[in-house]
Amino acid sequence: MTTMTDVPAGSELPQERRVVTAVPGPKSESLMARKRAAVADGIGTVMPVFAARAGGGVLEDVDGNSFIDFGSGIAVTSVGNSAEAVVRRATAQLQAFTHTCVMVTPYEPYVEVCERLAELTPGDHAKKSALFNSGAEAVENAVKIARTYTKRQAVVVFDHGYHGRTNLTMALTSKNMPYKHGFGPFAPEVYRVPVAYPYRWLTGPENCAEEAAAQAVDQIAKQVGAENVAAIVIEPLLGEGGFIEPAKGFLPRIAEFARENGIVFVADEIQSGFCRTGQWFACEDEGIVPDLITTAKGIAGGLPLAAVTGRAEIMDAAHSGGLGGTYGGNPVACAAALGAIETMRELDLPARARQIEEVMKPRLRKLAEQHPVIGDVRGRGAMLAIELVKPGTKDPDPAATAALAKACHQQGLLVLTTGTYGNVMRFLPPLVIGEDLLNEGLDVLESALSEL
Ligand code: PLZ
Repeated sequence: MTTMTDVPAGSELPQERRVVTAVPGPKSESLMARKRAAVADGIGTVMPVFAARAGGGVLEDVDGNSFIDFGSGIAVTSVGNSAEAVVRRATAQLQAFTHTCVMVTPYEPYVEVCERLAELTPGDHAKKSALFNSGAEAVENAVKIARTYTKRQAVVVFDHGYHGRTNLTMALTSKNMPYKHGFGPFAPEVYRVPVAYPYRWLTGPENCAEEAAAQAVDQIAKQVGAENVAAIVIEPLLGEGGFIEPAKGFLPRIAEFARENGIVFVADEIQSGFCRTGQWFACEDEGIVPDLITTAKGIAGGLPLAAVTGRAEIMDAAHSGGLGGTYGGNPVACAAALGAIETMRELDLPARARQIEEVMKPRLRKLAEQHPVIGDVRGRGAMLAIELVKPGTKDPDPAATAALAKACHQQGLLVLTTGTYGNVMRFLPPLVIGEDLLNEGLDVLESALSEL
C-alpha cells in the first residue's frame, strides 16, 4: 500500500501552507467589494478570500496565500482539485462535444457512469441510475420515483436532516436559518421524526438507538400511517445537521421498518458517499442496502453531477420521459466522474479516508481532553467534527465555533462549520492530502484553540 505522502498532488501547486498577507489580502478585499456590488447578498461567504488555484490539499488565493484545505468545497474534491484523471477525461470530452442533451442524443459516458454506480453502490441486485445536476435535484427525483413506484405520497425525514434548497428539499431539510427562513410555503406531505443523536439524546447515548427508532416508528405509524409513506429519506451520517453519526442499530431498524411496510428506503449519501467515510458509502458500515441512494459532490471531482441509483424495478417505475432535464448527466461532468472514480479505485481512497481518521481522531480527542469547549469528537474516515459547547455544559457555543474558524482561516487553514446549532467544526480534507499537511492543519487548529 502507498503511504499518504506518496499521493500525487492534483496539480503542480506546492503542497504548503503560506500566509503572506493579512487574510483577506488586498486583492481579495477589492474583489469582495465587486462581489458586494454585483452578487446577490443571499450568496454568503465562509472564508473571505478569492480562490486563484487549488490542487491536492491546498487552495491558493489571489494574494498568494496558500491554505491547507480541510473543506474540499464541502466534501466535493475528494480526489483533490483538478485531479489528473478528472482534467484529462473532462478535457478530452470538452474537445469532442460539450452537450447534446441525453434525452435528445445519448452518449456513452452517461451510460458508463450508471454502470459504475451499479457496481459501486451497496447490494448485488439489478440496479439502474438516472443522472442530474445537483444533490437537491437528485433527492427530488428520488422522491418522485418512490411516489410513482409506491403510489403513495408521504415522505419521512429526520431531525437535523439536510437535503437541499429547492422547494421540496427545503421541506425535507430541518434547519430554518439560513435554508428556509422566509422562503415558504413548503411542499406538503413531509413528516419529520427523531434521529438517534447520541451526544444530545436526553436519556444518554446507551439506549439512544433503540429509543429513537421506537419513537420514529411510533410517530410514523400513528401520525402518518405506514401505508401512506412512499419514502423514508435519511443521511447515514448527517452532514449539515452537525456530522451526527446515528447511534449504531438505529439505521438498520429504520431500514427494516421500511422493508416491512413497503416503503422505499432512500440513503442520501450526497455528502457521506464516494469514499468519504472510509467506505465507498457510509451505509455499508452497518450493512444497509438502500432501495435508492442519492449521490453528488465527490462523484465528479468538482464538476456538477448527481445521481439516483437503486433497485431496477423501482427506478423503472417512472414512465418513459418522466425523468430528465436539459443538462442532467452532462457529458463533461460524466467524463469527470469517470476520472474521479478511476482515481478513487487506483489510489484506494476508502483506505486513505480511514488513514486520515487514524491521524486526525486521536489528536482531536487529545484536544478535547485539554479544551473543555470541545464537547464531542465524532465522524468517520475523512468526515470528522468537533462539537463546541460552553465548558461544563452541553449548551451549544456557535460564537466560539465562528471565532475558532476565523482564527484558523487567518493562520492558513480552511475549515468549515456546520450543525443545527452552528456549533460544529467539520473536517473534510481532500482524500489525497499529504500526512504532513494534515498534521500541520491540526497544529493550526491547536494553536487557534489555545488562543480562543
Ligand atoms: N443532501 C446530504 O449534504 C449538500 C450544502 C451547502 P446540492 N450539502 C451542502 C449549502 O449550504 O447549500 C447536500 C447534502 C445532502 C443534499 C444536498 C444538496 O446538494 O448539490 O447542494 O443541491
